[in-house]
Amino acid sequence: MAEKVLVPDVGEADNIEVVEILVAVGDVVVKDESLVVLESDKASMEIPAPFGGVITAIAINVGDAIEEGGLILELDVSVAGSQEVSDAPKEEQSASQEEAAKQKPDEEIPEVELAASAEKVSAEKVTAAQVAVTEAPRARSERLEAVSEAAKVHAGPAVRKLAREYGVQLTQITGTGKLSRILKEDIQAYVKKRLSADEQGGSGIPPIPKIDFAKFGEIELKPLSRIRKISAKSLHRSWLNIPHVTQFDEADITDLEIFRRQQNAELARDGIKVTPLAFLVKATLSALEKYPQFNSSIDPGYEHLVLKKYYNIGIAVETDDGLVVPVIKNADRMGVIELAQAAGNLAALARDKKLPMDAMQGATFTISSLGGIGGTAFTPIVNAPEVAILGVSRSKLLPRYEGDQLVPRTILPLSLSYDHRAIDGAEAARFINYLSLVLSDLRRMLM
Ligand code: CAO
Repeated sequence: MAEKVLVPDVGEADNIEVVEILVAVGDVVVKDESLVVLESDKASMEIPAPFGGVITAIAINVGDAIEEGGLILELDVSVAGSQEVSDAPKEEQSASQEEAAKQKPDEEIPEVELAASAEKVSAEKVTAAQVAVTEAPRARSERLEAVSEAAKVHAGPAVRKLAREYGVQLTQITGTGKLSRILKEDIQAYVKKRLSADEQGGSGIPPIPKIDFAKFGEIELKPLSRIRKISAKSLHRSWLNIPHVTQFDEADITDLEIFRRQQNAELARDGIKVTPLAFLVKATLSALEKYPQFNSSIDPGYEHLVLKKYYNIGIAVETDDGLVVPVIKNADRMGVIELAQAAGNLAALARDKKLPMDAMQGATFTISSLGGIGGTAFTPIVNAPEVAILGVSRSKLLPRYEGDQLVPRTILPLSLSYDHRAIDGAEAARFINYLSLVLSDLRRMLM
């Protein structure tokens, strides 16, 4: 026998909207169990089941506007036991429902066994189990699971509204109210806990334990500089947010080095010195023009890549206070000598702590060169919101085959880290391969 459940008298509320449907067709509900949550201009309210039964049809969808007297759903109240359940105390009903639902959903439970266990819980009151024995085991277990989930969450309309506003899943919260009812305070405590977890370790990552190192030997506390604290935060942020991949390659810079030394010999008269870095910037600019996705940022909403039509190259500079990254603005408009001078000036200003704030903003791609120090390769961290960074290690004279002959060549190791969300591995391989070709033969930049 089907009974209609209608929107009851909701006072003077206007613009009533369906914000949550708490049941599904086929669910067994007991009298007073919440069916839907409606929200008006003034309040939100849960509509309880006027009687127990099995839901046979739902007439509304989330987001629907609805009026007093409108049809919400239909209930079959002829199912054996449903009326009896409605008379049982609410606590007893949830307990028996939960107990019935504790059967593992995917277990093939023999019909007789299920009936027997249902009987054990409360022979005349366990509607869920009684309905279930007439169904196929799979459908039965799904239904029991759904009944169990619904029975677990007890919360009033105001609490549900608050949870929706914070985007909190009620099933994630343990209620501290009577019968584990979720209270407003439970939601506030949950949100606070999540926020502080993010601040401490980020994304729920467990923090490194604090240890009293003095227990093991003499120690000295060296305060961290402001720069180190700032760069630590941004490195950590990049490391946590960006799925990093590093692609390694090498460039034969034998000819470039011969040319650079010749040039330096001439430029020395004017007090100018060009290191490999200026050529690296120039070659990188050529690769960025050819592969524009490396000169981009990801839109935070993950809708598009922001391709930048300007080329500002950040240069990682080591200073006594830590790492800073001044930016050569509009580097594409400069020649190699101008780039060398710009990098030199910015590095000097950084080391003298005289960099203006805007000199460290607006980079579209960064180069980190450890070539003056050593090493064969490293994995630089992308300077977000950029999507790639080039690491440069120290060049070496190494034997390389030219035909059948081993010949000494100057080989420069390159390490390109990139944000895999923005750049595919194949693109990174092409970018660094092209960069390597350009560095091996600068004439390619003219092509
Ligand atoms: N291979 C071989 N020699 C190299 C080289 C390379 N890849 N790069 C530079 N050199 C040489 C230079 O030619 C110079 O040689 P001479 O003294 O004989 O002229 C010497 O090494 C020192 O160069 P430099 O380091 O002073 O100058 P640069 O233009 O190469 O670098 C700068 C400038 C600012 C990048 C550098 O001083 C610096 O601070 N590097 C550290 C960056 C850093 O800490 N990165 C790590 C960040 S974590 O990702």
